[in-house]
Amino acid sequence: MVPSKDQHILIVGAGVFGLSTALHLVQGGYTNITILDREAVPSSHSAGNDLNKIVRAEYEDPFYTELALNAIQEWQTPFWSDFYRPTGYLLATSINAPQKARETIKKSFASIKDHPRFPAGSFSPVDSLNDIKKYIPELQGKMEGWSGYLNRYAGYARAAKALEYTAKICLGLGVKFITGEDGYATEILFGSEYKGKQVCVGVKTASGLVHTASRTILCLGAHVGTLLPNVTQQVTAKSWAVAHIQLSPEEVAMMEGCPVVNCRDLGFFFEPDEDTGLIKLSANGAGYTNITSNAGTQASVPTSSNEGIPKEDEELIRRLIQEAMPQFSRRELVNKFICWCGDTSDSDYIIDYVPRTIGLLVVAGDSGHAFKMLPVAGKWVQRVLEDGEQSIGRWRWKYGKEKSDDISWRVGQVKDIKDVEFSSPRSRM
Ligand code: FSA
Repeated sequence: MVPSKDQHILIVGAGVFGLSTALHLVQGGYTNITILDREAVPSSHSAGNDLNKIVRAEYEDPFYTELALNAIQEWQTPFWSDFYRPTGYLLATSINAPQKARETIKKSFASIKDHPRFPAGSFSPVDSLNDIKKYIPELQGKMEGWSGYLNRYAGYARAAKALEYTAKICLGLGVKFITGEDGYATEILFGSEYKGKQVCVGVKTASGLVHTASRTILCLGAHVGTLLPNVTQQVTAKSWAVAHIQLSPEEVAMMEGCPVVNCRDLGFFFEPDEDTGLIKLSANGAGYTNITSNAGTQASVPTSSNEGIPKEDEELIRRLIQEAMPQFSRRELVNKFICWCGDTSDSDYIIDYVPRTIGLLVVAGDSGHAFKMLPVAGKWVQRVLEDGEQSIGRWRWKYGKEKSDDISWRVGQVKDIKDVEFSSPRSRM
């Protein structure tokens, strides 16, 4: 049944999916929306709470290419453009990259190279140092054996700032935000059964408050399994290392306009942030789980502290700096943390009503490629909310699917975070 526009809609989680959902619903005429989160936006528990995130439309899977192109169109509109930087995107492999990394670049390029929605002249193959110097003079490294392409119809989003802005707009349009213990949902509440299904009536929070609603939408990113344990059959919390280097104003001027550089077998970085002069870097890999006992089963859920990064990732980031920007190779890495995502085996999101329940939806499985969809994702959620079901097969709740950690577009092996050494002292779970 289509919910009437004045029914109470509860959104649990004020990250990318939660805020986008609130925005689309409030713009779509819903008048009674509450968002809960344990922290104010941008929450340190949200993967989107980051200096910047890649915005690109090449995917191994053309389904997402179309969605990302819709998102890029939105990022360029006056509503979003303050938070979008169309710097372009270099996707490459380094000299010793595994074949898998080379293959994923070929597949990604195939999804966009003749695509009619890309402006003419968007792409340039990059197969030599000469090519890199010609297209990206900001890079001073030798980048020996780097090969890939430059996509000019891409860039990055100023992530945390975009979240703050979305929250501000939602607030202005009447969305209610409840944060802290009163907004920290710890239990899903079910009332009576109807036709063999449990009717969700809302959530209870850490402070003991009860929030009731006619629809409850869980948008908890990597944390979703802590509230909805059976979703961990499909969503695995995995983390990736993030670090920054500080540039002086002169150095910022030299690096300004540099495309996002993503070396599939090392890591990626962005132009320096215009306010802080920080370059954000991240290591590419298969991700780290935190397998732990969760509601009676063994599942990966985020650690309680995000601080510090694995030593092996710090080495990858150092190699990336050495190869691409050797002038900064001795620079200290600052603000190091691990970023938790909710991974599915096929990298498909899950946007669906939770089976055998009524009134409960889950929006999860970001799979580390959802931030760019901030301007459009809420529209997909609104459709499911109103249709009463998910018509897109790949975004349905999937039963009994064999879980796999071998994600086609990532290199390396998944490890558990408890088994790796950290580069600097770090408080443990
Ligand atoms: O959509 C994107 O290009 C984001 S990829 C960034 C990343 O760190 C991945 O490289 C990583 O594999 C994981 O998915 C988290 O996000």
